[in-house]
Order: sequence, then C-alpha cells, then structure tokens
Amino acid sequence: MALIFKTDIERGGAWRAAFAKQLPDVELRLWPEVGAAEEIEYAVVWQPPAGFLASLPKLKAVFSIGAGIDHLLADPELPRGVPIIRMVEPGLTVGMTQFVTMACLMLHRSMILYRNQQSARHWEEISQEPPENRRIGILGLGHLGGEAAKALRGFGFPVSGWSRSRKQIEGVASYAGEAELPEFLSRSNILVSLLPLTPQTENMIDAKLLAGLPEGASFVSAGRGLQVVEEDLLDALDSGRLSGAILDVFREEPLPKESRFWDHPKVIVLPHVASMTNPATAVGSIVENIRRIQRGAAPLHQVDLEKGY
Ligand code: NDP
Ligand code: OXD
Repeated sequence: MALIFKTDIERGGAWRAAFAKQLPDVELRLWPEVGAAEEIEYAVVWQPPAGFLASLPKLKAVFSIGAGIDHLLADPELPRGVPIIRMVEPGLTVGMTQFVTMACLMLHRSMILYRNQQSARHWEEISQEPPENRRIGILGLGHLGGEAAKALRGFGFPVSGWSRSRKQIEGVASYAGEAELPEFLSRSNILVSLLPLTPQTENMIDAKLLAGLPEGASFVSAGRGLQVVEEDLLDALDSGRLSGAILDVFREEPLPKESRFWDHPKVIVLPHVASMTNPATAVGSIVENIRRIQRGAAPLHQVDLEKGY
C-alpha cells in the first residue's frame, strides 16, 4: 500500500517526516517518483497534472492539500467515483483567522491611508471609529469563515456571515441564501470573502454586489480570484464607493505585472498567502481519515461534487 504526495519542493521534507511518524505502515512516494501506479491507494495533492489521478487504478481517496478544491475540479479526467477530501486542519484555520483579523484591523485602523501618508512624509491623525460602529460581513460562513467570525467578535465588531444554510454561532448574525444577500451586504462596512469557487460564486463579486455595500466600505478577498470582477472592483475603488481593499487572490496568479492593483493607492496586494496548510498539523487530519476509510467508515470533510465544495 502506498501514498503519493505532491507538494512544493521546500515543504516536501516536512510532509515526509510528518507522514513517516504517523503512517509507518504505508509506503510514501513524493511526486514525481510515482513508481508502480497500482500500489497507490491515497493521493495527497496540490495542483496535480490533468490525468494523473485517473492513472492510479487503486485510488481510494484524494486529499486536497488546500481547503479549495478548484485545482482538482480543473482536471477533466478527475476520477468521479473516488472520494475527494478537502483540507480542514488546525494550522490552516489558525492562519486564516490571523489573516482575516489582521486585514480587518488594518482596514478598521486606516493602515492603508497611513502607509500612503508615510510615503509622502505626511503627519496627520485620522479619527478612530469604535469597533461597534464597524460592521463586518463574511461571505462564506463555513469552517474558516466561522472561526474568523468568532475571533472578530472578540474585538467588539458586530459580525455577520452569509452562507447557503443558516448557522448558529453565538454573537454572529447568520444570513442564508440569495434572498438575504442584500440585507447582509447593506450592513457590511468591511466585506470579507471566504467562499469556495463554484459556478454560483464565480464572478459573483461584481458592480451590483459592491453597490449593495454601505458607502465607503472596504473589501478583503481571500476566497478565490475568479469570484471577483476585477474591473468592477477597480471602478468602485476609483469612484470612492469603496475606501480600500486587501487582496490575496486574483483571477490570474501570479498577478500580471501590468495589473492596476499593484500600485493602486487603496489596495494591498498579497501573493495568495492568507493561510497555508501546516504539514505538522495536517497529517493528523489525513491519517484520521485514512484510518476511517480502512475500517469502512465515511471520511470527514468529503467534497460534495454536486455542490462543488
Ligand atoms: P467550507 O466549505 O467550510 O465553507 C464554505 C462556505 O461557503 C460555507 O459556509 C458555504 O455555505 C458557503 N457557500 C458556498 N457556496 C455558496 C453559495 N453559492 N451561496 C452562499 N454561500 C455559499 O470551506 P472553508 O471555510 O474551509 O474554505 C473556504 C474557501 O477559502 C476555500 O474554498 C478556498 O477557496 C479559500 N481559501 C483560501 C486560502 C488563501 O490562502 N487565500 C486558504 C484556504 C482557503 P454552507 O455552509 O451553507 O454550505
Ligand atoms: C487554498 C489553500 O485553498 O491554500 O487556497 O488552502
């Protein structure tokens, strides 16, 4: 029995060490050293080449190294009968909670304006809003969005979230479905996107959606770049409807050199680093699922291909 993992070269050693400790009974193979394909039962992958998973005849489960699984659905030969498991692990969750908290605090405390003032050697105090006046709305109140919402609530921000199904998170207002989106948007001074990429969420953050936010709202993009109509976002920033944006994901990554986001005075650009899976903590989640599959139980966090996440 073998497990193949495909990750970036720098973290390959950390993955191998963590697997070796917790899965001594499984042979580990680091892609592209595939070996005998018929011996591989588990694949732990990020952006596998199209057709690779289909070439493994005994595959029992595919583990995505990232929370998003759009990199797998992009493979036209993805074996549909094999369970796909998205990444839910403590390190990724903590990292995203840190990122969303940091981004919201930066916007709340006018850090983009202060950065610009510093570049111009300009000394001026900007008035501070109390947190209770800054309402934060999270698009995607799932695993990551829910934890971020709890952390933000701890700073005294009124927090709400939007998802397909209603959630019960203490102190967090839950809005569900298309019909409740306008009300959710109208109370979001800072809008955070943590949605998965699906046909329903692609191009969803457009001029119409942004027009539903309060005047001067700001935006944090950490879901997927294809959810955002970038020209509409730039128009909203240029016209002053939006006061700032912290963007971690883009339609095209790496962000092309000619993109206007790079030197937009209201924007902070990050290279898709909001959070990263930590091999030391992620291996525990993967091993737990392998053991479940081995004893015939359903794996946790299996992707529903109908829903697309
Ligand atoms: P989950 O599946 O736990 O949560 C997704 C949430 O989005 C759920 O609340 C779901 O609603 C909601 N949702 C999905 N589709 C719709 C829709 N059409 N309308 C309304 N709500 C919808 O995922 P995670 O929280 O684990 O991850 C979310 C995303 O974050 C990932 O898919 C990935 O794209 C992104 N990500 C980005 C990272 C980065 O570094 N930038 C790192 C990690 C993740 P419901 O609960 O009702 O199903
Ligand atoms: C992602 C991740 O899905 O890094 O972007 O987990």
